[in-house]
Amino acid sequence: MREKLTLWALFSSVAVMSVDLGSEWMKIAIVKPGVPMEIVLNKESRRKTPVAVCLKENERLFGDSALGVSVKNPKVVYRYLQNLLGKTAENPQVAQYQKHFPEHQIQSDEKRGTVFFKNSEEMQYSPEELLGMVLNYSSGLAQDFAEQPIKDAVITIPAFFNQAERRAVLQAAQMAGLKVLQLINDNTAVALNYGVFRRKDINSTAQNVMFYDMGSGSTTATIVTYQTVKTKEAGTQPQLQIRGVGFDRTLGGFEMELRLRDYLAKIFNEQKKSKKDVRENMRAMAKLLKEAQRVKTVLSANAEHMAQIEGLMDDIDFKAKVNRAEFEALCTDLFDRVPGPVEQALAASEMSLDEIEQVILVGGATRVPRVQEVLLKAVRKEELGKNINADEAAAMGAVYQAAALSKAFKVKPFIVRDAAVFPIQVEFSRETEEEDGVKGIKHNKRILFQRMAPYPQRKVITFNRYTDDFIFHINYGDLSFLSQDDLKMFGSQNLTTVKLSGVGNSFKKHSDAESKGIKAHFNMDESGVLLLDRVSSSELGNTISSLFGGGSSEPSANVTEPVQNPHPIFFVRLQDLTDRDLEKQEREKTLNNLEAFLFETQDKLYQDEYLAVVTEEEKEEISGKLSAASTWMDDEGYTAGTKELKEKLSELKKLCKAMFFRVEERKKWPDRLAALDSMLNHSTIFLKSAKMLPEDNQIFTDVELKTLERVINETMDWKNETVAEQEKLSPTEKPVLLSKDIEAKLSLLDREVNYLLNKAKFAKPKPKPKPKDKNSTSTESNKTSSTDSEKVVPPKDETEGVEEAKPAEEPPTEENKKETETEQKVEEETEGTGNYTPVMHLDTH
Ligand SMILES: *[C@@H]1O[C@H](CO)[C@@H](O)[C@H](O)[C@H]1NC(C)=O
Ligand SMILES: *[C@@H]1O[C@H](CO)[C@@H](O)[C@H](O)[C@H]1NC(C)=O
Ligand SMILES: *[C@@H]1O[C@H](CO)[C@@H](O)[C@H](O)[C@H]1NC(C)=O
Ligand SMILES: *[C@@H]1O[C@H](CO)[C@@H](O)[C@H](O)[C@H]1NC(C)=O
Ligand SMILES: *[C@@H]1O[C@H](CO)[C@@H](O)[C@H](O)[C@H]1NC(C)=O
Ligand SMILES: *[C@@H]1O[C@H](CO)[C@@H](O)[C@H](O)[C@H]1NC(C)=O
Ligand SMILES: *[C@@H]1O[C@H](CO)[C@@H](O)[C@H](O)[C@H]1NC(C)=O
Ligand SMILES: *[C@@H]1O[C@H](CO)[C@@H](O)[C@H](O)[C@H]1NC(C)=O
Ligand SMILES: CC(=O)N[C@H]1CO[C@H](CO)[C@@H](O)[C@@H]1O
Repeated sequence: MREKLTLWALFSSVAVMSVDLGSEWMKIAIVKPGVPMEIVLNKESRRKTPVAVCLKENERLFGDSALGVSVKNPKVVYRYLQNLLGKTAENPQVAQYQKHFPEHQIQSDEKRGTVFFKNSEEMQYSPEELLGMVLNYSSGLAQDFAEQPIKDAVITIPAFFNQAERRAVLQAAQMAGLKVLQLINDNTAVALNYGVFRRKDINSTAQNVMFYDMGSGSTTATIVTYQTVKTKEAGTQPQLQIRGVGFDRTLGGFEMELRLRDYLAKIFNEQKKSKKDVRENMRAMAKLLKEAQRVKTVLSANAEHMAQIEGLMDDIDFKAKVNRAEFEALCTDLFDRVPGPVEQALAASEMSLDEIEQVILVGGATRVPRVQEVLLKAVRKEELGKNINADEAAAMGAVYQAAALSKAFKVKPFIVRDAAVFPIQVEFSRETEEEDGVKGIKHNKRILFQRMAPYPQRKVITFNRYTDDFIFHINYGDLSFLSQDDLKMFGSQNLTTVKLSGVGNSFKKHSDAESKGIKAHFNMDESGVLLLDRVSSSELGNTISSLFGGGSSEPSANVTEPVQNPHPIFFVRLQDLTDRDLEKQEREKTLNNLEAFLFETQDKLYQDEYLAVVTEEEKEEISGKLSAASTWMDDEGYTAGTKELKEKLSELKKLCKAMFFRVEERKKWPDRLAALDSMLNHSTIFLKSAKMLPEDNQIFTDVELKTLERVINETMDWKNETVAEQEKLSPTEKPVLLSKDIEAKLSLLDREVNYLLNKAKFAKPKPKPKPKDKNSTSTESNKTSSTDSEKVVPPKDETEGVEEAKPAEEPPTEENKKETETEQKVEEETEGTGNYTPVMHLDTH
């Protein structure tokens, strides 16, 4: 049953999305059958959307609309949430946020170990909730753009996000109802996008590239190695491996804008047009920040610019000329920090600058000329690479990954080996006995994941010689590569403590079992989230427990635990399963089951949903037999053997079976019928779009399309007829509308659609028209659109007819690079140039 619904869910979310979640902006991309990977335009037709949410008493605004309010009423607009995710109140980033945004009241949530915004007694929101709202908004934008439901997403996060921060994003996504296929580090997404476009240039010789990404809130330098590798499954494939990461959590364009805002405020005060200090007026400061952002952008291309704001405060206008030299003087200490991430990345990768072939700029703040100058000097190259779309590469890389992870698309493999930025270790203590009989305590450490350890990866740690209950701690390892300030922003270095109980009892009974020890199975998943899958003891052949539960895609309640409390203690109990115990347990279980059945069924006979489906006679009969069984239990049930108890139970179950069935079926109808409706809806939409494929790209035959249409029609008829027939029946009669039939219809429809999706996936490319002979196109298409209906089997050679992401137009080459450079100098960032949209359709070729 569950499987069927999963199947349905799988189909219903054919389109997938990515969100490049920055601190100031988010960019969203989608891919859906028949349409290239593309950036989603928001309601204002812009390619990026401010990460902002405005919460008024009974109104919620997002994106540009929320930003609009921030100037008039900054108190109700929440922005730059990234720095607050998974943070305790003591974290210096919280104090810094409070300083930048004095209009917000931030308080500590002791229970969750996080902070929340307090607007009023009624309006209190955690940064995770606010981000959840933003993510929900992003999926709304994606769905509007795709014109179909989308649930599956790959979300980017900064590479330096630790476990608590990663879990916070998963929690936000869960609140937004998104299914996270993966959290991908934003630098990795950029590197993937870069690699996918240069597949041809990647060979067995390793090439090292550094990406320098300065965004609004932070800066990251990443060293990536590209080369082809041999794989068992897919032959020789290109691979990218993250080799070194360096970062500065607070260096970015936003800090520069704040400096400029404060500078403009100072100038205004010095103009003495008002007696009040503008810095105490939050609305005026919000206006100044907005103007500072504009001026900063303009100064990247021009030597000077006039800052001006009408009615800044008390109807007084503000005007002041600012030049680039002044701006640079304000930010000298920030520019000094530009080389830091480069040095860290080199140290982490144990590489020298000579080994780096290219340094490529990413992120809006790298447009500031002084940043480029300082960086160029630090990396000692002739020039900096500007050949990727600094704004959209991460969103496009992430959506490529989303397509690769989704079952509905086939993309050419590109192996991604990401790396853990922070080491993780397990610590435990044990009593030792010295030679002279003196007892001591020995502290042990086992490295679980080293710094830059590739992930996803599973690890098992074996605890030997434990014969009694014990605890172990999961902590971060050596973080001495972080500065004191970084360490404070990092937060707790303790992930969790695991307490194993019941070990002692179990080993007493299996004293020979000690030798192989107790194994803890860890997994760092695709999202870089550490999970303790289970703890097992091999001799006993059983699993003690599953702790953190859930994978990254469906975070369970437990996943969020470590965010909420840095020191949760999990209690785990070893089960004890000897043969004798088994028999005893079995009898107790049967007795319990029988007791429970009697009690529950007697109770059910008073419930409306049961009363509704039984006749008076049936009720009398069941109720009579239940009382008789109760009396038997009281008299002799407690001495009866397992077999006898089982027979009694099965007799009673048989008696009530029909009644239970009627109730169960009625309970299942709403869900199943809704799923069927939705499936019919989606199949109809799919059929419609499949029919609309251009003739020369039509991969489906008439027969196939007709078949799907027929199945849709028949399903709809069946549903109508069966529902109508059921309505005529009395609830006490055996139903004709059966959930298993509905499920069968669901899966039939699902199979039909999946068959077509699969065909599209493996469709052979149609012969390409010769580019110069334009007239040949229509001839070719007429030749190839056959109407045969042979079943398509996946070709043996998977590379044949495989979907490929390729640029609609090649990214800038040496010749046209100049043009790109000038493009980056325009005052307002160009929107919708669109020349970077790669093509990945089901109807390519
Ligand atoms: C998510 O967005 C939709 C509109 O796209 C809205 O109807 C829904 O209430 C939102 N859910 C939450 C939890 O905010
Ligand atoms: C690999 O490609 C690089 C440039 O893309 C080229 O210089 C080098 O010779 C190639 N190596 C091999 C082994 O083909
Ligand atoms: C917390 O982590 C630090 C650093 O790894 C370690 O020294 C300390 O012992 C840990 N505390 C516990 C309770 O494990
Ligand atoms: C079917 O689609 C229509 C329009 O897209 C929508 O209004 C309706 O709610 C959908 N029904 C179901 C059951 O999903
Ligand atoms: C499906 O139903 C529609 C409308 O009822 C009808 O026009 C169409 O011919 C039917 N298709 C098939 C294949 O039965
Ligand atoms: C099924 O019933 C619905 C409403 O009850 C109606 O709109 C629809 O046309 C019917 N479809 C068929 C195929 O009878
Ligand atoms: C292509 O077709 C157009 C109009 O149908 C015709 O004018 C042109 O000469 C043709 N070109 C070639 C290369 O056949
Ligand atoms: C291609 O087929 C269509 C319809 O099948 C026809 O109208 C058109 O003339 C054909 N074109 C050529 C170039 O044969
Ligand atoms: C240790 C812990 O919190 N375990 C919980 C994990 O989640 C499941 C289901 O949500 C709970 O039943 C466990 O108690």
